[in-house]
Amino acid sequence: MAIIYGVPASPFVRKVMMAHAVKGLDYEFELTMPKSDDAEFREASPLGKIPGYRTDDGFGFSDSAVIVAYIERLPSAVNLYPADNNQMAKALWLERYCDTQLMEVTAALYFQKIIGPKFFQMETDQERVTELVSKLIPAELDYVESQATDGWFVGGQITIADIAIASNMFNLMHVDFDLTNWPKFNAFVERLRASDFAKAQLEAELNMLNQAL
Ligand SMILES: N[C@@H](CCC(=O)N[C@@H](CS)C(=O)NCC(=O)O)C(=O)O
Repeated sequence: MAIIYGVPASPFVRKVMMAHAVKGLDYEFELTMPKSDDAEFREASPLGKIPGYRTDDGFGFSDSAVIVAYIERLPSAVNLYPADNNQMAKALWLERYCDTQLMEVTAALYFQKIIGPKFFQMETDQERVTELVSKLIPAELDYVESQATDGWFVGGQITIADIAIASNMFNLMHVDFDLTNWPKFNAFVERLRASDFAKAQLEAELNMLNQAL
């Protein structure tokens, strides 16, 4: 069976976990911290970043976008990449935007409020939190809101764009970020929270975070 190396509360690991769940693909989870020197993990992820991945037939590699591109080629009833070329480009653009620009600010807040204090005995930097909450995150959410629809983000079906956005949504959910100023995105988040794959992901993350208390 395929192996995902990482921790469930990592935004990039959760993207890969949710992509497997939505596509109905099984995997084993190998709890692995970033920079772990475990030889099997490092063979899959030379930079020590999580997620690392090992396929059914033992081939190792890393990077969440690469892993999702790989599993898209496995048999599944659900395709995360749209068939239409323009929609495909839009879904990939949103994935890239989410993994970089949006992730930078949502993960920073999640780190300040949850991961730093719980895992690294760091104190929350309140000035940084204020900057993120009052300025940096709202600026990105304005863009997300402009792209949101009454359904999925691209082409009327779930795509990698929704999964990448969901990964950021978890960062915000864990810190109780108020989304009422972004009504379309807020409604998307509420719909997503009710889905089986998001519920399963939340449970995995809360288990991990509670164990760290
Ligand atoms: N582009 C990579 C980013 C992975 C990444 O940065 N993961 C973080 C944890 S959320 C990590 O392993 N950081 C450790 C490091 O950068 O050394 C992906 O999409 O998988």
